[in-house]
Parts: sequence; structure tokens; C-alpha cells
Amino acid sequence: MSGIGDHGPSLARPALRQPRLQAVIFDVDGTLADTERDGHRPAFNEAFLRHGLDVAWDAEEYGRLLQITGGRRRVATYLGERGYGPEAEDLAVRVHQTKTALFRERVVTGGFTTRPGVPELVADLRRAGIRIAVATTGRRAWAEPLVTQLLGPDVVEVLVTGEMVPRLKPDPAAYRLVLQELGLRADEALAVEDSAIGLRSVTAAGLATIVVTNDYTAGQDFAGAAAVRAGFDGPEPLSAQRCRAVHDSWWTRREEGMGPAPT
Ligand code: XBP
Ligand code: MG
Repeated sequence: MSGIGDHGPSLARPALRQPRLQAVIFDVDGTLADTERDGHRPAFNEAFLRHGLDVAWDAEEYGRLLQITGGRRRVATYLGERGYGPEAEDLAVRVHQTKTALFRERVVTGGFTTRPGVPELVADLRRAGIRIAVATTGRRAWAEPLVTQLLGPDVVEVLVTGEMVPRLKPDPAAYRLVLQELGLRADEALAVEDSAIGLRSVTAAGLATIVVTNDYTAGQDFAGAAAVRAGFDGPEPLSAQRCRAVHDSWWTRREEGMGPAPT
């Protein structure tokens, strides 16, 4: 509003520098919610049963299988290694369709909650004007309702899911697509991931990562991460200000050590 004493923008005033961090991109499984051990795993097991397969993944074995990203690939690789031969791929497609329907059902009936501290962080980011996006290797059929349920409607601006990219994490395709849809450079966004595979995907796309570990991923190799934490909450909860500080210092170190950041 203009009035007495308001002389409009002064030429002498230095231009306000736009803060570098414009968006935070969250992974879903293991990051926004603990969905793997007691979520995806029982859905896979129920699907095996419904397809007459004598397969049941226990929590430990499932932890090892998480190295294979994407549910269909995980099933196909497993069946292939157990002698299902050329049949494994087709069977995996059918088992995975059933698993996707079962897991979606669990999602829409309210089966999951966020990891502690996530709602507070997301609210703080929004107050700070930082945009929210999501990059997952999972299927849209469950990821979309899950993200809406966890974070609320109209919070996530861009949601990239497994079927939208030619290659899953650790390939950078998902993060590159999110950046493209947000219209941002790699140095204007920060990713939050839970696993070494997720970190590799983000790093290959040129972004900084805060890793928030869980029971499955604690102890993995997180070299190159901007920060590694055991949770979102605690005595020093992850906040918008903390995200900005971590992001700025990662880029400063990078620019000082390796020249200008890539665009
Ligand atoms: C998560 C995954 C997913 C889920 C299953 O990886 O690997 O495959 O386990 O989802 P990230 P789908 O957290 O790195 O995205 O069965 O829908 O593939
Ligand atoms: Mg994950």
C-alpha cells in the first residue's frame, strides 16, 4: 500500500537476494512414513499367497531385498533367483498388481502415519515459503493417496512416481524430473531421503541431501550427504531454518572445493 513516507523502491537500496533454497523434495518409503517392514512386506506376502506361491519374506530378508528398488523388479529378481526361469517376469507382474491393490487398500483405510516430526517440518517449510515435492520409486496408485493422507491436500506441488521415469533409484531420473516440473536448478532444492540408494539417486542429480535414517538403513554408507540424522524430531528438530543452513553450507563447501556448482 502506498502513502505518505512511501517513496517506492529506492535505487540506493541493495536488491534483496532470493534465498537459495526454494523447495524440499521428500522420498516416501522409510522417509515420510515407515512403510516397508509392516506395510509393503505383508502386502507382498499376501500377494504371494493369493497367487499360490510358497514365498513369505521375513523382516530380515526383506531388508536385504530393499537393495532391489521397485516392487515388480524385487519380485521378479527373487523369483528368477529361485528357478522360476522365463516365467518369473510375467508372474512378477501379476503378483505386483495384486500387491499394489492390497497396499493401496491399506493406505486408503488409513493404515499409515508420518514419522514423528514430519508434520511440524512440513508446516514450517510452508510458513517459510519453501515448496514441497515428492520423489518415489513406488507406484502412483498408492503413493498419491498416501502422500495426501500424510501431508494433507494441496501441500505437495509435484509428485514423481516410479512409472513416470525410465529407470528407478539409484538412477537420478526421478529427481531430475521433479526439478524439471518445479522449474528449479539442482542448487535450489534439497532432498530428504532415508537410504543409501536414495542418496545415490539425489547425488547423481546434483542436489544436496539430508538423510534421516530408520531401522533398515542406519549404518549404510552416507558419504556425500549434507547431513545425517536418526529422526526428524528430538532436541534439535529438523526445521526450515536448519534445512536452509545445511543446504547453504553444503553448497558453499562444494563451490569452494570444486568451483562453481552445476546448473
Ligand atoms: C521404495 C521402494 C519401493 C517400495 C515398493 O524405495 O523400493 O519399491 O518398496 O513400492 P524409495 P512398489 O523409498 O527409494 O522410493 O511396490 O509400488 O514399487
Ligand atoms: Mg526410501
